[in-house]
Amino acid sequence: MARNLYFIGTAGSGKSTLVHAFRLWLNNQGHEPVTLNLDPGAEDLPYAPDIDVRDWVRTSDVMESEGLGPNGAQIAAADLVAIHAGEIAETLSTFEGPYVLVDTPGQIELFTFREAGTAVIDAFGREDSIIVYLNDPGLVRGASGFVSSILMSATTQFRHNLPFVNILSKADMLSEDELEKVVKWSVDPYALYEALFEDGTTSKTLLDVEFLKGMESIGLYRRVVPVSAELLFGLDEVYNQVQQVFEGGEDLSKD
Ligand SMILES: Nc1nc2c(ncn2[C@@H]2O[C@H](COP(=O)(O)OP(=O)(O)O)[C@@H](O)[C@H]2O)c(=O)[nH]1
Ligand SMILES: [Mg+2]
Repeated sequence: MARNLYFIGTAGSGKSTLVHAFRLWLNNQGHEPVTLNLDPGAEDLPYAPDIDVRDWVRTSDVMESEGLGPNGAQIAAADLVAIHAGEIAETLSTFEGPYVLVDTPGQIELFTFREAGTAVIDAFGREDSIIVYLNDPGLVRGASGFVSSILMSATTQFRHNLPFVNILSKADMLSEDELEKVVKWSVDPYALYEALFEDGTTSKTLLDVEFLKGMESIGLYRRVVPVSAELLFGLDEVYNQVQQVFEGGEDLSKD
């Protein structure tokens, strides 16, 4: 049975580019993954998907036929994807491949908070599925932004209830020092506490700390894997972490 990897992250976090890079990386390892575009609003994709949701639903068509603006059309299109989830799953079942790389819609809420995400994950089967969560470097380079990003990954994981791997996308955009700092925050909560308090203590700092403690205690605080789809580093580590989750039969609650 194929393993489904859902690439999820905020708009512009690098999902589509990473699906492309990871596909090529897997090709080099002798694997033939299936690529699936789930973004009905995608304009140009960096790769040619094997399965494309736009064969069923296209945001620009919905704008025209329903007379909606871009935001309304995105939501209507996402809800249409939910309706077609069964057909997309049927098409997927005609493909063979050890991995299915699922490129989710640009706007994270369309996949995480509307029906489409759950409908698709259920239709594809929850077994052998994993979330690859992309943290955006622009957000995580500051301590408080880092906490927000980890909270978002936790929310995504709670919503879909699948095991997940947390990555730092577009890692080449951070300086070496910044990269080292962010990775350290992800393995050493005390370093993060320190950074949070560096800019003075406000009620928000205290809230950040409480959030962190909660995430630590439920096991959602874990190392982020720096990846660059541009300079092509970190892909092997993403693969290793994904393998570990599948082969270790990861318990969701543990690190
Ligand atoms: N520097 C750098 N830019 C990247 C990387 N991955 C993606 N990008 C750029 O980030 C922007 C958004 O990427 P995209 O894959 O479309 O994001 P998505 O909305 O999450 O699918 C594009 O301009 C990409 O060229 C990366 O690893 N490094
Ligand atoms: Mg995209």
